[in-house]
Amino acid sequence: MSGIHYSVVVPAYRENGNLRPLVTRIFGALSQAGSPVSPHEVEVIVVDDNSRDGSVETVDDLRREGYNVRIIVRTTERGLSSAVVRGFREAQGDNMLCMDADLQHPPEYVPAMLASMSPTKQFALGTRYAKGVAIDEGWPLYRRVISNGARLLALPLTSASDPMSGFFGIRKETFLKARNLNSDGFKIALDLLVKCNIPAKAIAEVPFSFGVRAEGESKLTGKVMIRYLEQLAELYWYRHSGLVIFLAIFLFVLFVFFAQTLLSWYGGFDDQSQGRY
Ligand SMILES: Nc1nc2c(ncn2[C@@H]2O[C@H](COP(=O)(O)OP(=O)(O)O)[C@@H](O)[C@H]2O)c(=O)[nH]1
Ligand SMILES: [Mg+2]
Repeated sequence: MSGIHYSVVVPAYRENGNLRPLVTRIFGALSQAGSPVSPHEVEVIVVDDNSRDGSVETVDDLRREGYNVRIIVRTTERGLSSAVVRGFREAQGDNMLCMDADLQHPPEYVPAMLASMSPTKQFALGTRYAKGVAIDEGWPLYRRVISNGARLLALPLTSASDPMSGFFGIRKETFLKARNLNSDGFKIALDLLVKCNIPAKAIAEVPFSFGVRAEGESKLTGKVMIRYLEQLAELYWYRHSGLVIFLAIFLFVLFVFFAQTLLSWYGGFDDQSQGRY
């Protein structure tokens, strides 16, 4: 049996400049006295979509230096969610963590995130919306508005306070139970929370503050909002199909009722006006 109990999966596209600080800081945090997890129990898996920017060489160097990190380079598939799913499938650890490569998810929180998972806490969620966390400091207003709007829209799907942070962990046994995962889905954590039917009591929330992207560029584009709405529609359907059908019928009946009332109203005016002329 391997001694690896924890796997950190890092989806990465053109993140070469961030990989060395990321990996060294993760293992640095795990090596601190008082870390609840030993560095020897942890592997890091970078899932790269053929960036060809030197990421492979950087990971090879880190490996030679003794860090337990490897890189999967995908050439036939692309996209964030499917990259994460691929990493989870290849993970050896029973406890799996997903984090961004760009250091927005500070590596110093990795030990706490890993240790927060247990047989009763099947899901770990890094949350920006907890007491004492400076929310999105340094974020432009439009990103804060989008982030909060996106969070509100997800409320009927999960009680988790921050399903959009992208910094989350899941136990392998629960991940393996997930059916119909949307590999094009915009937010994989939300997809997993809904599809694995994770109850609130099984979620360990770990407060953290977002860092600022260290190097490279965000892949967040205008299309992302549309993709998120598409994903929400799918998840609402998945979780509340009965309610969605009920609401559709209710709105239809309401529409017919109003249409009839309006027609009879205008019909009434016509009658009066006919009387006047
Ligand atoms: N493998 C892979 N990683 C991706 C892809 N898109 C984004 N990423 C990675 O996913 C993480 C989050 O993306 P990022 O652009 O920082 O999104 P933002 O934080 O919302 O601006 C980063 O580590 C990216 O490199 C993709 O298509 N494939
Ligand atoms: Mg980012």
